[in-house]
Amino acid sequence: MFMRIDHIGIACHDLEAKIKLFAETFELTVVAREVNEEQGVKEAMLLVADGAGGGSYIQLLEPLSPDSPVGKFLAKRGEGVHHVAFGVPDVADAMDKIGAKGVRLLDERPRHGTMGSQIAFLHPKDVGGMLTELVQAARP
Ligand code: MC0
Repeated sequence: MFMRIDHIGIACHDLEAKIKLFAETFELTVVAREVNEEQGVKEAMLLVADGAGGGSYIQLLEPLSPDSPVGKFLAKRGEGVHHVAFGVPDVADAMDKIGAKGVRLLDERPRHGTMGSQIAFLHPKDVGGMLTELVQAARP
């Protein structure tokens, strides 16, 4: 079902400062920036590896407000890994299959994700304590 790790989402207070840190320390390049009002984040994607099935990225996330998912996470846990996202060929199909196994889906339908992707989240408590995202990339 999973084709690759699409991205690792990292929650931070200051997006520009963290972009600078990751770009300089790891020689990574920002390939996309976006404000996603629905998800309550300002984010940047830094390319780690490019492959035929899609890229792998570090996603840096700054909350748009304290009561957003990332804002609440930062208040409770501080900066760090917020979620891991796996590439799937068809996000609606993956939601059906995973939901049928009793895992709570945090989205009733696929939502708009970064770089034109379709995304859905799984409840961390049902998958070993890790907030898990399914990503159907815009480009194959
Ligand atoms: C909360 N919990 C986590 C967690 N957030 N566990 C692991 N990783 C996380 N990121 C744990 C809490 O510690 C708590 O456990 C339990 O889950 C319920 O959390 P809560 O604090 O009571 O509830 P909320 O209101 O903070 O909601 C948590 C939940 C929410 C995961 C349901 O954040 C959510 O729906 N997230 C999905 C959307 C999202 O995260 N969007 C931002 C990224 P205890 O043991 O204390 O009960 S958007 C994005 O990434 C887009 C742009 C993209 O990739 O394209």
